[in-house]
Amino acid sequence: MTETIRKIGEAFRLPGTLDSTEALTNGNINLTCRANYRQTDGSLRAYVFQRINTAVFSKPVEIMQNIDLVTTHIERAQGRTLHFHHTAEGKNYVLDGEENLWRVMDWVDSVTFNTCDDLGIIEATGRAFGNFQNQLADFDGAQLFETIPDFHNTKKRLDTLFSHIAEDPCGRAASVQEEIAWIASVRELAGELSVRYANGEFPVRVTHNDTKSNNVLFDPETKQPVVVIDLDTVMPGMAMYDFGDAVRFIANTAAEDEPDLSKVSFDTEKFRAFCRGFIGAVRSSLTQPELDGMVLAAFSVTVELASRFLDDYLTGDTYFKINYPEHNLVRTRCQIALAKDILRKRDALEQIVRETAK
Ligand code: GN1
Ligand code: MG
Repeated sequence: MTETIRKIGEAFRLPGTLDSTEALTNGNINLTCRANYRQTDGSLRAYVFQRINTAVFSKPVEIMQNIDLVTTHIERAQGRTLHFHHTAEGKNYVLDGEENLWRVMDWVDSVTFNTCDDLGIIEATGRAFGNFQNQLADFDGAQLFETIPDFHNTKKRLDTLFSHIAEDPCGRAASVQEEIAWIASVRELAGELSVRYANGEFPVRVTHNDTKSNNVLFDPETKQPVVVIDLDTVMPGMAMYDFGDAVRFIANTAAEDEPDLSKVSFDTEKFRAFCRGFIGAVRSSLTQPELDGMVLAAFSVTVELASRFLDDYLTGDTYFKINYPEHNLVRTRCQIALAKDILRKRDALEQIVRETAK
């Protein structure tokens, strides 16, 4: 790996000599590592190297073109964004000998939060994602490639799941009947917003589409958000799905793949804190139907992810990185438990959205 990094670094004309590398393991899709370069004055400069998973992102060059447009737009709006390096030909990516696409960013000294009990930080995370959406409010989404078509088309995701259940390529469907039955029981409700979006009931916005709290980098000292990362899935989409995906992650009292379901629940106070930040930042641009759809979006995106994990389990674990054989099933069960709790608390959560938006 070090040899590959060295070559990629040369293509990006990074100053200094490669000193050490270290794998970063937070993502479920791409391969990421930190590389430290020794400068002539003896100091170290750090970069993030990332190899795009082309099984997931079949058109990585289009992603990099999207990223160039989006980061340039944010910089023009005086916002802080990731700095991607360019080659002598002006490209923000390099292809290695095996047709893998690599990119390199400046390292940002920061902390991230996977789980977090500090309501101030949760509110700040909401503000960061809300501001990100604001920064892209005047960006023409038609310029962007749809890098993963129907990424948050929950109805379509569920249709795909049910056709794979029927095909059952790995013979695993019989063992997950309970999970399948529950998803079938909420299939229509979970798909509702995506159907209404397709019918033009909600504004098309440029959204982040992967709003996990660990995609916001915080300043280690001030504990204020510095920059929103992971721009691979920035595409036209629904504002409320960015909101929903974020609370799915941050208001879960457990990790996304917690095997002990008694630990999994949806924390209303964390939800309230995130609402304050996010809705506070985008309130003036949100329409009433969007506000009314926020809680349903949280439920829908949670069912959607459960169905994606289950789909991957049924089709042989080819999409998400897994750390053990049943990982995708454990993830599925965790997301189902969370979705059930969101549904149970729906009225209270709707009330919180209304109060926050007043
Ligand atoms: C994937 O790789 P990562 O962690 O950024 C996935 C998201 C899921 C997430 C669940 C391109 O994101 O949609 O919500 O895992 N990204 C893609 O942890 O499919
Ligand atoms: Mg991502």
